[in-house]
Amino acid sequence: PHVVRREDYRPPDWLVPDIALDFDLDAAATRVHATLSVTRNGDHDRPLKLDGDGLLPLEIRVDGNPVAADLWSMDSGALVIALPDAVHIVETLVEIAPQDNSKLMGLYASGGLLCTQCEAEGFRRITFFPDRPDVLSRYSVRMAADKALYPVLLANGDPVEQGELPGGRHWARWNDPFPKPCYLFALVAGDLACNADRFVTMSGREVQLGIWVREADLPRTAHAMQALRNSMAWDERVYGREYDLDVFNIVAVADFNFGAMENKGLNIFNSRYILADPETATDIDYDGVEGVVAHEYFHNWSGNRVTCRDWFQLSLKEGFTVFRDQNFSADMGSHAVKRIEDVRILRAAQFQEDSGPLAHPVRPESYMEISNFYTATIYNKGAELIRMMALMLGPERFRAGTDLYFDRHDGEAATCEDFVRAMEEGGEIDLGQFRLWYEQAGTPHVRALLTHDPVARSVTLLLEQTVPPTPGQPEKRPMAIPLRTALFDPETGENRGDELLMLTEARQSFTFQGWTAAPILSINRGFSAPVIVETNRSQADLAFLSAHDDDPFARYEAMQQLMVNVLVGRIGGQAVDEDAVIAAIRNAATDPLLDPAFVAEAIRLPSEAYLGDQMAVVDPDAIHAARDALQRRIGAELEPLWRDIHARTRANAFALSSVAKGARKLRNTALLYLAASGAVDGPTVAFGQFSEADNMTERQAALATLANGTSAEREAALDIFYNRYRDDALTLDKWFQTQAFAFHPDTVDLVEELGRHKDFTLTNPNRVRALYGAFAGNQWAFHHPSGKGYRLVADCIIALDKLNPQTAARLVPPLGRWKRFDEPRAALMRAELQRILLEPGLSKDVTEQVSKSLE
Ligand code: HT7
Ligand code: ZN
Repeated sequence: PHVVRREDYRPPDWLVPDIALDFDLDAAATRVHATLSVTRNGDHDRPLKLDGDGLLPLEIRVDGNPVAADLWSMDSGALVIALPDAVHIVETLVEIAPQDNSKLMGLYASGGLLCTQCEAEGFRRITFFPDRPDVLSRYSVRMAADKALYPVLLANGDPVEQGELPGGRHWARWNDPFPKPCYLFALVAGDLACNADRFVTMSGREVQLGIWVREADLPRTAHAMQALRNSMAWDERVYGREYDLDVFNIVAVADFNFGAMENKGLNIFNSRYILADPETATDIDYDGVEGVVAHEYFHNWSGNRVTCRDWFQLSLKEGFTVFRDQNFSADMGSHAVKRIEDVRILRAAQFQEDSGPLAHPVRPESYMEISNFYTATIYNKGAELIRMMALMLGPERFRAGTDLYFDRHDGEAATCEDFVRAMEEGGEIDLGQFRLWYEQAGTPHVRALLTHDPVARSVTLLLEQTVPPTPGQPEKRPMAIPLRTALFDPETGENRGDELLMLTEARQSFTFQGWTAAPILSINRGFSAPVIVETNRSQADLAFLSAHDDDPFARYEAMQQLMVNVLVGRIGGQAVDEDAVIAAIRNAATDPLLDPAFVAEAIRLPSEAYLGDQMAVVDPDAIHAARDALQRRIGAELEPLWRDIHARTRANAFALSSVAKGARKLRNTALLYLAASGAVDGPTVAFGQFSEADNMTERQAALATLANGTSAEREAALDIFYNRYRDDALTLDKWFQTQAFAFHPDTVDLVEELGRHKDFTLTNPNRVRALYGAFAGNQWAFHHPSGKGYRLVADCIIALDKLNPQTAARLVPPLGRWKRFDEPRAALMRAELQRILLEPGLSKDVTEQVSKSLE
């Protein structure tokens, strides 16, 4: 397949300042008439090339006249027209079938709605157009449709006119005054109800807000609306950015390849990131709604007003917008807990990606299929890059940098380099070496060695960095790594000052004076850099930090490292003192000054996958056994404590406050440990929580706890859950997901059965992710020594590829990590990848992921 390279970027040959689209909507046959004003860009005689995917031109006109057959041709789906002058009007007519569009890219049908998804290259499935983000146009859209089936007609921008048509049809016209790339185009037609609200911007303009859903879902939209209003106010306060149109609409759809889409003035969402009520949504779901609503709203500036020049610059909008939504969510809740959660996600998804065959830089050099590059590296590592710049600049200079960036590039298609330059100029800093973070893939390793010289009363911190080789990048240069560091006095417990150390060399020493006794090192505080740090700290040092570090992330990290050391010892058959872990957990869980949400994070054992990352060769069975044994021991030794926490965190009534959420999180952790303790009433207590809960956070946690075991209560709870939510797709996803994620010896067989369940379908991406996505993330079950787990996922990829290649390709990475496993497993994984590759008609999406995984 064709490889697109960053170095091959050339400005577009033709620009399209204006486009008028006329849609005659129908699920089986939609006609799209497009009128493009085109202008030659520069002095050349190349023809106009309009991208197309699966389109046939029914009519082509230039300046009102049909085009002679020898003046146009088709080239790999694109329409090529020879044009004599510098300015023309080009018209095309095509017919498409939304109801047959199972890829969910372009115009498609979902639950009786018609909706669009154009990022990255879906617009070319709707009409012929230069489908690249550096061609910005003003859009005027007219839609006509059956009024009974599609009473609501929405598009980007502001509504301008509407009217009736014969035969029960009607029409509407929308204009978007802001030039935009075609990936931000959107329309929706359907029978939708609206949660309407308003927001007055900082300059006093009134904006009409609408969240459009099925009538029955209206009561579940309040949280999303509050999140939207909070986001609008936050962007004004923190970045000085105001909303710019008179209306802002959001539509929720059931079938969606991703989380949501930031189309100008008309965001389209996967319904799981809009709908929430206590009965069906967990606290994590509520936070997901808030975070994704904010993320898409923030794109209005970081993505829409300033867009990307080409798809290699994707992190320009995604990394920055993730950084913005992370800080927004932190401001809405707890900074400490949000940072811990974000780092957990980064380590689980991005560090794994960075150490495998699909590792790529934040600004990639090439791709076959751009949809494969909506990755944790582009999003989450990209956000860490912005976070490091913000840290190095400080809040005022960072704001000066973002002001300069937005003002300088408003209305333009920009690059990552433009962003860094704005930071340099606005923040008056040299980011020369820092740019390597955009170029070099791989997670840097930092070794930190602290040595004390009692005679000189000094300590020396020796830092050494290495960046591992990654595909296409065997050699690496030293990076600029900002490490927030502190030294603690072991006697007084005092932190003698936070410092930002810049590690810029492969090996570098920092000396600190005035230390009679050896201090304790706290490093990478707040996770100031996305690196792996290895230190020579003892278990006693870690125990000290887990109790005394005044940086909550570092305190959490010390606790986790304490546990990792014990678990890695257990896995390797070495005895490491476990009492320190038990004591640290008891200390944290009984400290009345700590936020319960923080405690819940701190006392939770590192995941099996994270433990795998610490090993040269991942041994899923040994990891599971060791973690399970430690969990049981913690459960048993502290059983009264878990009972006490579980009883005292029980709320009388549901609330969505941070305090109530924190209590639920800790309660669920206590339940997990209580069940692990082996107490005979463990399943009864869990079933009690399951039955009595007035909210999904506690109900699902109880179900998950039961699903790990083999009690009779397990089956009872699963049956009750299924019968209660069988008609609610989003909640039924949880039923599939909980079983696929369970630490149960038969998970692999259960998943096979669930794949044949009457409620399982490959046509809904949420359902696929709930079953196979969750299963592939269940290290112990997926890596079953029989290879059955690999076969299940490979079968799913093969079947799904025929319907929805994008979603199929997202299941490949877990199979691609074969180099990390023992040879029998690696051979089984490779065999499945090879089997997939032999499939006739395999998509570009899956071909790219599988072939790279086999290299
Ligand atoms: N910018 C949006 C990306 C997106 C997407 C990408 C590929 C295929 C389908 C998609 N739907 C949305 C989402 C975001 O980052 O805000
Ligand atoms: Zn985004």
